[in-house]
Amino acid sequence: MCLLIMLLLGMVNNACADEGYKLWLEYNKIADRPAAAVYKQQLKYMIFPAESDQLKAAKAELIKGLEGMLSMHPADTKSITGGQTIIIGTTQSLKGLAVIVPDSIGNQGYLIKTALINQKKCILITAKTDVGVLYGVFNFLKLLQTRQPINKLNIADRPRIMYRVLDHWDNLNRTVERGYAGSSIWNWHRLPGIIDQRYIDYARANASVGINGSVINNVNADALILSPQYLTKIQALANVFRVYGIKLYLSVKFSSPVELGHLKTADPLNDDVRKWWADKIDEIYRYIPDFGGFLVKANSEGQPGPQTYGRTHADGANMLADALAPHHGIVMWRAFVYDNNVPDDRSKQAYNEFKPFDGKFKDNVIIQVKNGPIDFQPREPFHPLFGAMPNTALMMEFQLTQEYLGFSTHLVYEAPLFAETLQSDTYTAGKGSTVSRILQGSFNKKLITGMAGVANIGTDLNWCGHPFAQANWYAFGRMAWNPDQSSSAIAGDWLKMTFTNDAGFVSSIKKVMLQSRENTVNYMTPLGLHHIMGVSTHYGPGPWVDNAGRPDWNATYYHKADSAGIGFNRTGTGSNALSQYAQPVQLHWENLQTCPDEYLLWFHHLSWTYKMRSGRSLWDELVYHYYMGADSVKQMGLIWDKMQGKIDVERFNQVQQLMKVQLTEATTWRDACVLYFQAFSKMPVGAGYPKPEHPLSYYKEMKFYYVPGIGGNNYMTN
Ligand code: BDP
Repeated sequence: MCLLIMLLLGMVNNACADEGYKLWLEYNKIADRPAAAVYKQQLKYMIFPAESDQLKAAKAELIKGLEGMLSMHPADTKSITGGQTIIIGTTQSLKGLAVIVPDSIGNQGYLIKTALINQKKCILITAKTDVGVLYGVFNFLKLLQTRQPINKLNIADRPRIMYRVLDHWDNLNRTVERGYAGSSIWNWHRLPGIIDQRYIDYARANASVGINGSVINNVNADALILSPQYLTKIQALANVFRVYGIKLYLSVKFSSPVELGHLKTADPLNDDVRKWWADKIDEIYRYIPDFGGFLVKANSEGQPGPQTYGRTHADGANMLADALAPHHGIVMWRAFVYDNNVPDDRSKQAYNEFKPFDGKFKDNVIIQVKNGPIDFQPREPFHPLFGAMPNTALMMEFQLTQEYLGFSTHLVYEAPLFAETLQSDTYTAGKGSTVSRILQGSFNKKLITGMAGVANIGTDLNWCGHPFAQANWYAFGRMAWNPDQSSSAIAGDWLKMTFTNDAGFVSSIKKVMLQSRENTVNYMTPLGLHHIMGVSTHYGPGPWVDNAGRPDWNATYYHKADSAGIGFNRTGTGSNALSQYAQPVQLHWENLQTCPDEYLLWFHHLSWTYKMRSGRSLWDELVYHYYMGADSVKQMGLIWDKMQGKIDVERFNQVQQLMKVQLTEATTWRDACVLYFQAFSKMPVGAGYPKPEHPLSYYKEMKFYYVPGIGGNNYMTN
């Protein structure tokens, strides 16, 4: 009926009620007849022997995709019918067909190829391992989802990063720290008995983009997670994940031996402590034989750690690594540390604490470093630790959940942010030492490699709150698989797979997505400003915050605005944080002639009248960016309005409403920040700009209650 009405209304719609639950695995019917007929012709039969759980899952996915897109189910066959058979399996499961795969695809890669087998032309999807086949099948389906020709295929692909992990900041009480899409998807009370379909769909979605690990609980961890009661529940999740090639990891609290084991200390060099961890780890592996390992936030924001007992990060990480090594588990040890008792610039502290330990960590330890040196700000220069520890495995930590990017209300496509960091040249091993290459282990082949994304997933029907926030989960997976992929290509695929192949929609909305992060930088923190959001909740503007729990949680610590100017001097005459970068980078950013506008106030304190490249004064430039940011949200809304009828009504309306809220919030950011900084610059706002609706006092007094993302257990917040 719904479809009929839409057809009558002449809408080019391909779905009725669509709440976005299916993510990019919509598998909508291919309405374009010639394309569908050509595909159908080539996929009449399949040879897909599937005995293992992973191969069965791959086969079920293929059938689901083909049924959805083409209303067809290739017939199982044993013989090859020329041009019409699709052959799928590992070199072993396809024994008898003498399938050969290139070594270059490694253990997790795959081959999708038009091949002559037994003198007959067919489509071959193969790999060395079951999980490789699973990835191959998802990528084959992607070809159809994005309407690629399949008559002449030759795709060999493999992941460039070993550990491609989602970090959930989920608490045991089901709140999600910095989560804006409902509650935790892990229903602890009902586990292990009830396996929610969501767990399976979560694992499918991850596998479809090559994510192969999930840390299921908050880095501000509860020791209870290691109790037998929870391990039984966790085992049930691991059983679901395994089918899709995903390993389960846990965040652990360093003081667990005290809290759970009733020991007097958690000193990593104490024998009883070491034994406690070794026993606990043996126990975990009895529940989950392929358990991935631990993620640890230690001596950071109030969390206990080895330094609590006079030991070092290396002592702590290596103790856990020793206990995990016999089981092939790893330790992801976070470098997000800073101490309010250290008077030094917060941006320097992680480097200062970790660099001296280069080469001192065990082989199965990987240091997890946030993309920038402060904390997931809308824009940060790359973290100086990348490249500074050539003998230590380092993994990237990106944040998908939009803690500092307007929560799940603002459309912010993060791939350009990821790419900006990944393609930054650290120069630590000469020109071309990009963060991406460092992460891929290009400069030290012995090291393990990884990339983590702090998940933006919750119980909302559409998983991520904003329909476009799904793109960040998707893009993270794609970039963890291959950090050099283009943001634009990923956006294009995601739009087609999630919404429609309509060329007008894809090209217009791809532009919107690619511009969206810069818009947000402009209306929140232009020209290198950072950490000026509302205290604790991190919601809305708060450049005036000057009384937080510790100095380096104050906005005033970061922008340093006064009557003379604005910005954090991190050059040699200031905190000298620049000295942590390789010399070419240091010189480039230190010199005002070459420092890009994007990082200007991150590294320099400049007078309000400082003349910018544009010819404007710094004050005028700042105002210009704030107004441009809010205005571009308005433009984005106008473009979206034109998309009516091109996609399903539900998501169209939802995005339209969200964009209106985003515009209101962007305007608040703009007005609050311009008014606040104007109190220092004492300079006028150009005549052409609309006046703020309210005085500064109004913005300063705005109060927000029950803001999402806070209220968990074991909670320390900045
Ligand atoms: C900050 C968050 C805080 C996290 C912390 C972390 O505000 O909730 O616990 O990062 O990464 O961005 O540990």
